[in-house]
Amino acid sequence: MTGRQFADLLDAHGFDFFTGVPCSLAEGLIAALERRPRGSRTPYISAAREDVALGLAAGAWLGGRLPAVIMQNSGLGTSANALVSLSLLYRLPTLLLVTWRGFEGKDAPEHIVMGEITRPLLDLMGVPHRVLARGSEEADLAWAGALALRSSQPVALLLPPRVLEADTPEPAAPATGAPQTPVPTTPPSAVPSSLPRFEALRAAVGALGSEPVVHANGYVCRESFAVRDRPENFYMIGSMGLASSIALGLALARPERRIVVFDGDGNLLMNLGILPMVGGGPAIGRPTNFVHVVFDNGVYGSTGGQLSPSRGVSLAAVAAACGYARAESVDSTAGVESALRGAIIADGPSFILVRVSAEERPAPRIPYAPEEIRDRFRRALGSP
Ligand SMILES: Cc1ncc(C[n+]2csc(CCOP(=O)(O)OP(=O)(O)O)c2C)c(N)n1
Repeated sequence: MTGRQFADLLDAHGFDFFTGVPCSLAEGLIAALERRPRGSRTPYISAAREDVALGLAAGAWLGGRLPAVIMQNSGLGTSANALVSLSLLYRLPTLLLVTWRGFEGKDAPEHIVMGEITRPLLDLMGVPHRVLARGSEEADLAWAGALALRSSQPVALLLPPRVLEADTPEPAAPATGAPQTPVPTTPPSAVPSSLPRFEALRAAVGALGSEPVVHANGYVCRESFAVRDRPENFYMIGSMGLASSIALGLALARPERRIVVFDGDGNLLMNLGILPMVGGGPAIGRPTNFVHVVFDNGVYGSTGGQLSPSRGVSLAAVAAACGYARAESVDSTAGVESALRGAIIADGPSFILVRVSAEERPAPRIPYAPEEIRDRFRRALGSP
């Protein structure tokens, strides 16, 4: 079944509020939901974190909607508290569509453990679940929807790889019926910049000396690795959102070094609270050696280009308001180079928003085991 066909099934079963954080296994489904005309149902709302999506779903149900939340199983970890102390505590019917990375132990390293514990974790929390299987999609959805309503609680459908297939391009919706607010499509029509991130990364890497760089997960890691692998690179392949936290810990531990983070907009939004911690946390003061570079393509590029809530928001202005000493926005290779060179010698914390296009270069997965990444990074830092 294609994502679009499954979106139609969700409609037919009364679901009319969709939110979540994307996973490439749900690419076709999210694309179909993003394109829905506004009307009685709300088009897919891109949430900054999975637990935030559960919050939205709670509000939507209180307001009379029937919500579905899409998340990768990694997001179950993020969502544990919201599931037990909101959705289950208040007994709120919600359909959880949880993609199953690490299925049968075959996937990238960051997905293996969560793949193994996905079902036990749901059992432990008391969330009924079933695998969405090819051929029984409608029956599986009917089961989950009916149980969520009857028992008034969240119910999960697990989506292993290849259960939902890619769609062929969808024709534009006919302009009939009630007036419709235009809904952005994927890939977005208003690309924020024409600078490919790969070129921006090449310029940034060229401006570096021996500064350690902590990388956000997804294609930021992979493209930077393809530009130039360095022992001073820490590739954070899991834990979406935490690259900036790792970099802050390192900056505080090693005040004599400049610490750079290559972040993504989706990653930063998942952990926006890091900005006031860096900019003026009363307990720690401002880390003047912290250089925060955010490659903002306005989408979750690594999972298929779903719109990110960074669109229309000046993350540089947010960083400035949070107390960063320097915050600028650039969208050319020369701009990236001079901003990063400047930030490396200036007193920070510094924030460089690099506005890039949604274009992605084919780039390999990081070939090192996580422990190798850890050990060579510590050696490069001279840590005992
Ligand atoms: C908790 C969690 N939710 C979802 C994902 C799936 N995921 C991997 S990378 C990524 C997008 C990262 O977005 P951004 O930082 O904007 O970088 P881009 O993909 O655009 O390069 C997502 C949603 C994940 N790894 N972890």
